[in-house]
Amino acid sequence: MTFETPQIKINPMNKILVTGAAGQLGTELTQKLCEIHGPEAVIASDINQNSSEKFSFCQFMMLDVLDKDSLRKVIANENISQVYHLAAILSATAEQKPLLAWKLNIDSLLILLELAKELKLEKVFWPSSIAVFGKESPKENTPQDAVQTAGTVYGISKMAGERWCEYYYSHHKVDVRSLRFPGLIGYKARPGGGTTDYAVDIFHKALTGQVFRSYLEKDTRLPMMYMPDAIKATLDLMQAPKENITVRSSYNLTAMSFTPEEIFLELKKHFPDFKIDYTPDYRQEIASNWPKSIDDQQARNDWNWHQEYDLHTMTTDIIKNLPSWID
Ligand code: AKB
Repeated sequence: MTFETPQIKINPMNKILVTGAAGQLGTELTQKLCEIHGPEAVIASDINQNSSEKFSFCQFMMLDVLDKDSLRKVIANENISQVYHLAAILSATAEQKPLLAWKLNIDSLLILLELAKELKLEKVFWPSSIAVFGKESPKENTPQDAVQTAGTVYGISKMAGERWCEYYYSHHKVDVRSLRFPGLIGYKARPGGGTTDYAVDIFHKALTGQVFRSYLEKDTRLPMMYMPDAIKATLDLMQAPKENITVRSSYNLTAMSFTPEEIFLELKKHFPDFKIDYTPDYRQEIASNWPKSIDDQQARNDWNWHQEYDLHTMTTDIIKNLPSWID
């Protein structure tokens, strides 16, 4: 399946910086940004030097997003006009390392928003998450403005981050744009530390003939999205005219919702011997307090968001492509 990628190129004098580029979203987003704007216009950065191997197609630099002076130098010296700030610790890992997660997720955002104000960045993208919602939030078709009672460190950091984004937009005119991502499923990079990551691992187990041990109960329904749709949503939002962006905290976004049992049964159509067992752990409680489905009408109205993939088409596409990525 294909989607139309917006083609407005960045000014040739400027560059785009991606932080946390070696992560699940960053790996694919950086590739797409290079296709659109040209490899010379994109700098991939990550804290891990080993990640440089992934980015032979564009400039890579090691960058600690908590080091404000280094970040300022890169933005100024490289004429960066747009930053996709993806460096973060996800929900499951954040519960193990709460203070580090808070520091990385919030301090780095504040550093970047301050630099965006000081150096007059044209645009900033920052991902939020369905994790902003909690026990007291409605579970079905969770509305854009539903009460947010995040019960995880990650969710609290995303809630606070959303408030900061709105604050820097309204007080300092920083053009920061954000999406509340559901679980993201891709095959080009393994995710790390998320609660929804089971939906990536299950493909690896099915394709390598192993039993899948699910850490969530069979009927735990969560909102999800295939990576090409997440990339499309990010680029569509960033290319949308400023006046169309009516939400400056973060947009609700979704593509599908399913349970571990439903994705297992979808995979079983392709791998009849595939087996699953259920051994829920601490991630069950995180997932139980998240929405089951999301109302993303605002994104659809404001910048014409629509997804391409559902569970069936995503599964077929991953099964076709994943074997060539398994090492
Ligand atoms: C996680 O599971 O932590 C992330 C998310 C839903 O933001 N994938």
